Amino acid sequence: MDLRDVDQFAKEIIFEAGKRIRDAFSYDIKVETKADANDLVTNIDRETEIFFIDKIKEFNPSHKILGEEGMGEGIDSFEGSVWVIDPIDGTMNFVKQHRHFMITIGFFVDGVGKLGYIFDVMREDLFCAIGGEGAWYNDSPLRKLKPVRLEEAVIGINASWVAPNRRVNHEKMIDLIRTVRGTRSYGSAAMEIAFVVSGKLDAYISMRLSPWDIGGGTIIAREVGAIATNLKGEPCNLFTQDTFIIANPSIHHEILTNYIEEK
Ligand code: 2AM
Ligand code: CA
Repeated sequence: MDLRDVDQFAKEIIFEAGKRIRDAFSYDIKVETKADANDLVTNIDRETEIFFIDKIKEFNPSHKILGEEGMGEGIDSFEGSVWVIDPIDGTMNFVKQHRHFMITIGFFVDGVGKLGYIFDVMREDLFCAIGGEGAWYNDSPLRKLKPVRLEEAVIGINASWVAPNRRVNHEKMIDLIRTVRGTRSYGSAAMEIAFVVSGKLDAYISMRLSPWDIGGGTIIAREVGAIATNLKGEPCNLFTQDTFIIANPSIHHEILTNYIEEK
């Protein structure tokens, strides 16, 4: 298998899916809830995932697909060629703001990340990587991240974790946000990961992400030297939900050691 052919194919289907999603704003978008009242899914999330599954099966029937909406057969292992797909990351933004939502895809061979994509559907901006060959923002190469001091860092974090909560010591989070230069919250994990790998944010922290939220992004991260782990500092796991941090390598350890205390 020539990875460049797969990369070419992946970009084609991502751009086509993006166009279909943008066109969908002229039709009815039906919103439902999943695990809780704020966990949204729409007919467009599902239709987009089915679009990807159909195209990939046509491209190579032996490839396996793990998609957030579970529209395909799913996977029993990461053996062989596996696509990890979130058809719309930031569904609440899709529904409410009609912007700031991403298609994100990771392509793995025997569990090793080979191709990563984060596509901003409304801006038509693509962040992508070929494992071992580099990362790009549209046609421009992404550079290795330059060191940053925590006091000058801008970090992505959801306000929930700065209020009392059952997952982390919020007092330490308050210390963190007082230490850094600024915080942002965009509501799409993939978008925040794209911003870290391109130096627009210096870190992004989340208490609960799934393999499809981070699959593509972690492959891009490796190419620019961003460090992605769970909040214990362990490698990201592609099988379950977990906590997550991606950061500039100069502040990853410092944030985990001095500011994160899990309950
Ligand atoms: P989604 O839109 O694909 O569900 C919102 O803060 C970010 O967290 C989004 O990227 C959202 O992805 C992600 N997320 C992942 N799992 C989630 C969950 N169980 N509940 C809420 N947001 C979740
Ligand atoms: Ca999603």
